[in-house]
Amino acid sequence: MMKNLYEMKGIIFDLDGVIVDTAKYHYLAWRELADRLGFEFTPEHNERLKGVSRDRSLEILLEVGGMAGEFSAAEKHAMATEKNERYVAYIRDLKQDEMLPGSRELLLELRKHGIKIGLGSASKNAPEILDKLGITELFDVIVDGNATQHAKPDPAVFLLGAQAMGIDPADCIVFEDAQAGIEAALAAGMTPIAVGCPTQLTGAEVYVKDLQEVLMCDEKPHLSR
Ligand code: B16
Ligand code: MG
Repeated sequence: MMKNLYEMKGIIFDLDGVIVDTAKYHYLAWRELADRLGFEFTPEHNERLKGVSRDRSLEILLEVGGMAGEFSAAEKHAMATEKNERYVAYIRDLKQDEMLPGSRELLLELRKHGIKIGLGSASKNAPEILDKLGITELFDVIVDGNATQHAKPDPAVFLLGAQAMGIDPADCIVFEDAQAGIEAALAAGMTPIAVGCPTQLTGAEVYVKDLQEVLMCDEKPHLSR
């Protein structure tokens, strides 16, 4: 059965890369850590960190620098904290116009249609980011990296969202910009819509460039279930 986007009961949004462009600040903060450790960390390397938890991101960064296995758990904790302090300093000045095209408008439109809206983000800084953007109130449910230890591609963050919204996972769609997030949505039994292109992301039901594209469609994306 084909369904229109507005016939879905619940829609869960990833944050970084879907609602707001915070990836650039994650990159700057990780790059500063890599600089201090003495190796280059490029935008291409950074692609591997999208949607990935802070701890796992550090492991990937150390792998890139050829330093995997060189540090104790306490040293790694200190490095992750150092990176987060830099990141938090960047997002302190986050502006509302750093929201990605169409995201605020789509959230408002979905609310008009009475569709439940959830946030499903790996970020432990999500509440502060939503607050800076002035959009906390647009979400019925917020599930972030503080809610579970099980990071994407584990489905926990999305399943908790569906449960809190009181909606069957099969009636939820997920907007995601990262492969780990698409896999998490599939594992949750939800329908992923990728924000990005099929050459970089696999397994999604529909691909859009950004949420503006969803908003502009006269015919909202049709889903096969
Ligand atoms: P934090 P998302 C993810 O956000 C980011 O894409 C990823 O780069 C970051 O490492 C992760 O959050 C954890 O963020 O260090 O703030 O807890 O895309 O799941 O909204
Ligand atoms: Mg993301």
